Amino acid sequence: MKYRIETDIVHGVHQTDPQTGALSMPIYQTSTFVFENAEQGARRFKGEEDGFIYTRLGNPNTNVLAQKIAVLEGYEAGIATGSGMAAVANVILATAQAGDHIIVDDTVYGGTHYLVEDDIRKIGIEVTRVDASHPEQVAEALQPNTRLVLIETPANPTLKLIDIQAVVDIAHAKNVLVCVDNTFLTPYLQRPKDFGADIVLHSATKYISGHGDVVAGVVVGSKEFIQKAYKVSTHYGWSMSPFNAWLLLRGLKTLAVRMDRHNENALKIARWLETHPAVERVYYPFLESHPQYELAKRQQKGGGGVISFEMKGGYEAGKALMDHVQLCTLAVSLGDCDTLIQHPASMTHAGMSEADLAEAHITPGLVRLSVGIENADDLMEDLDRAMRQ
Ligand code: LCS
Repeated sequence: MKYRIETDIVHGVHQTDPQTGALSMPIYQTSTFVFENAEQGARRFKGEEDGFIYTRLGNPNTNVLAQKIAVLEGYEAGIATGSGMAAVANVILATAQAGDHIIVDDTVYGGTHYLVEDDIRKIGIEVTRVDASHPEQVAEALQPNTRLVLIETPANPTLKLIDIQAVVDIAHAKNVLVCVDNTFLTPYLQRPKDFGADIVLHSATKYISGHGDVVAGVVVGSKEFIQKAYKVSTHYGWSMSPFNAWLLLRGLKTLAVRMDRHNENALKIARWLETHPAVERVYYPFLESHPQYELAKRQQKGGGGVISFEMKGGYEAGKALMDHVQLCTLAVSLGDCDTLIQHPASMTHAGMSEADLAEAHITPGLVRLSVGIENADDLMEDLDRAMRQ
């Protein structure tokens, strides 16, 4: 029976414990699994028998989490990783090797930018950065050895959008895979698979968890791709802990209701910020003033919980705002129940060169607000008080 996504978010992959009937999945906090005899151990290592061996290679909690995200995103299989950065590295290393080429959008999370620029280039994988919101730039960057196009939409932190279908059409014409980092929206608000993306990754630290208590990642795709990614993951050893997988499965149950509230609060606050005398410009996909509003409406079911905005007084005004808020919390990360505020140019994207920041339109005065699920009026009163100080 096929259910709608709100139902799959709660039920999805069956989790009732067959031995005890426990509705909530037990935590299999174990590093290893006992074989009945030597023959069985050998069969499991050869892949002739299903079953667990060792938690780095697979664990009931991490497997169920990965499978559940795969179901929600519409793919066959998935793997759970120890962080979102491990998920990004996993995708790149499972698709490209020395001598290959990848295309990465110019606006991505700072950590992804550093990984690509510092480490991926170092191991001999060529990288071209493009502005994939102009898909023709992806077409121009394609080479015979291109293996992957990696994009975030909406992009961290500017909320620039990328037309997934347009990028997929260009990449697939040359047999190149497309991976979408869907961290900002989750499968509840955007399913890149519906637009042809081959791979989706998440920093599960964010909305998948929703509670700010885990660092984790997930990669989902075809069985064939996940088999390759699994090999990389087990070799590098960036597997997720069973307890973190359990926390994520718990957090995930409320994804739909949390995202509904994030959408509602963020839209209300974005509209209000647009009218505020201290604010120069607001970026939020579901604002009519967003340059890609039409694309947002076509590709997304909601605007999500993240807003970026420019204060009229630039960096100094932004800094003063962050020092004066009381309810909004001054911290990086996003996707939590709590509203978090941060300054990309000096925090999440601080290691980028001035030229790279300019290329990504991360201005000195840009403030990023991850709107939580509190009462929106309380958040606006807090921001208003801080802006007036
Ligand atoms: N992808 C995106 C879109 C992200 O926002 C982040 C982290 C990552 C990948 C990496 O995930 P992690 O390893 O942290 O789980 N973004 C952060 C941010 O904006 N502030 O702090 C972390």
